[in-house]
Amino acid sequence: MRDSYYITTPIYYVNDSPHVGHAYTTLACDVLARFMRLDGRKVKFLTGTDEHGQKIEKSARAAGMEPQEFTDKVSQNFRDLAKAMDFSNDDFIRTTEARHVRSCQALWRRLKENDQIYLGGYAGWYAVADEAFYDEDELTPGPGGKKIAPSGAECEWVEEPSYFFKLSEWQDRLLAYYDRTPCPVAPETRRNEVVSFVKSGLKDLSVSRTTFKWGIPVPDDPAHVMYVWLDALTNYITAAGYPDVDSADYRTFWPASLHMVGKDILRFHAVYWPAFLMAAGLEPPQRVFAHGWWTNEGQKISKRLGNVIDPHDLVAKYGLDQVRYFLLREVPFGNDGDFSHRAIVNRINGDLANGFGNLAQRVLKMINSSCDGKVPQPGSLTLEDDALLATARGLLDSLRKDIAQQAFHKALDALWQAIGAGDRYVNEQTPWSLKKTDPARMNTVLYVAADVVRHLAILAQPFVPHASARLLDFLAVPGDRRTFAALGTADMLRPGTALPAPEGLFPRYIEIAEGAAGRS
Ligand code: ME8
Repeated sequence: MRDSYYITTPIYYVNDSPHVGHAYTTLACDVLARFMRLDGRKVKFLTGTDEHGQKIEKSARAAGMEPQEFTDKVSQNFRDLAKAMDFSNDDFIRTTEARHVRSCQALWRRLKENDQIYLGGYAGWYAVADEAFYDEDELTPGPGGKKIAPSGAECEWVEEPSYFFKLSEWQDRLLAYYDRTPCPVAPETRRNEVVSFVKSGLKDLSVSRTTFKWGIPVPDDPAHVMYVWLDALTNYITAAGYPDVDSADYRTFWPASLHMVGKDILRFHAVYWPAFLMAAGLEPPQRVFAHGWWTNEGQKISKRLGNVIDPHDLVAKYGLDQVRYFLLREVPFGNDGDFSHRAIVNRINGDLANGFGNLAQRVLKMINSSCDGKVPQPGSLTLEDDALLATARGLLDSLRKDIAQQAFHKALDALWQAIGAGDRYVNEQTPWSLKKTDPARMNTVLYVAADVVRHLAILAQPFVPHASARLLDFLAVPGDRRTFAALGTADMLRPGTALPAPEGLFPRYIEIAEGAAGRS
């Protein structure tokens, strides 16, 4: 396994304000990036905005602004979201930056030199909302004789001179790529969709447009701007330093470990992008994961329906760690999910307040009141003590496996199984009655429980970073002993260490009245 880990989000279109769907994808990447950093890997985590193309040009015009001015403004909303969600991205790329224009033009030249691009003419259907070309047989009739793409986007007929990429030459090499181990396209069902799409035959792809100007000029033919998806996908190598393929950054981070995307844009990432890269003599990504789609109380999330969920509102209402936990726990990653107020409240109260928070609180409170606020001195360990410690010590390996598969729900389930085991242990050992009958044994029980809580807090950091940090503060764990390397026995809690007075970590969410709500 290589030591570096390069993870990317899609770069989001700046025609719209960020919503929970965008936050979801970036959150998943943030958890992976944090996990890998804590696990000692050298991480690069990239997000950014997709700022060229007809769709953005139209949105700018509708807003009465120049495209550059418009993209400056809306791109900032995505930076603000990253801040509000405490995303730990190392870079934020905008496709209007000079480094990206240089990279795209270099890639284009490379493709041209490799005889992968030729000039022709495009006559066919185009959906501006998707920035995608469609075949007639993919479309369905819509109102007023319109043609509708599978995504629901309206198509228009386009006829213009265009450069083409020789995608048709890449079928066999793409199929061989999908056979690599570990599998470069996940989940398995999505891989199968991609394989059958490629097996059905590939046509050359139009990669330039001439009917508008808002894009990266094609080298040596400025009447053309590059197709926005060629431009957008290239962001992933730009941020790794392309075209400086000998740079330390590029050599460390390319090929990307993982492109995280929604299922809507899998074809671009798993078919076109690896083909562009291989055609330019570059390595394709190690993995593309396409996650599912969120609906809101059963309905498609859309501006038209007025049910867009603003992540800032969610965080203000429920709390940041609560939102982060809910989004990754509620739905098996890869599946579609439905957002509902009831579901998030159940998770907050059941899993966070009554689960993790309660275990931490009861152990820390007892240490505070019965052990003079200091880590107690353990005596010899019983089978029960050893069994619980073994559960906690086994978590890292099991989380590593789940995280390598992007199975966040499984990783969280494993953590919560251990929380349940910790709770049962405390219930069975009854340290509150040992206080009178056998204080030495009470000390051992509280010591074991507290060290298990330490394990849980360290491992939960990628998911609920704020609550975990507070919990590690309550356990007086030094800042440099909070990585996964500190999970071994050498870093167990030091008896005698004074602990600060603990406070609640996850307040219960109380419904005040129908329609009104608050946190206790
Ligand atoms: O497609 N549920 O940008 P985009 C889950 N610029 N995820 C959702 C979602 C929902 N309801 N809605 C959006 C683009 N997403 C291109 C990408 S990459 C080189 C170029 C997430 O702003 C999901 O990750 O339309 C989806 O793939 C992405 O936002 C689409 O963002």
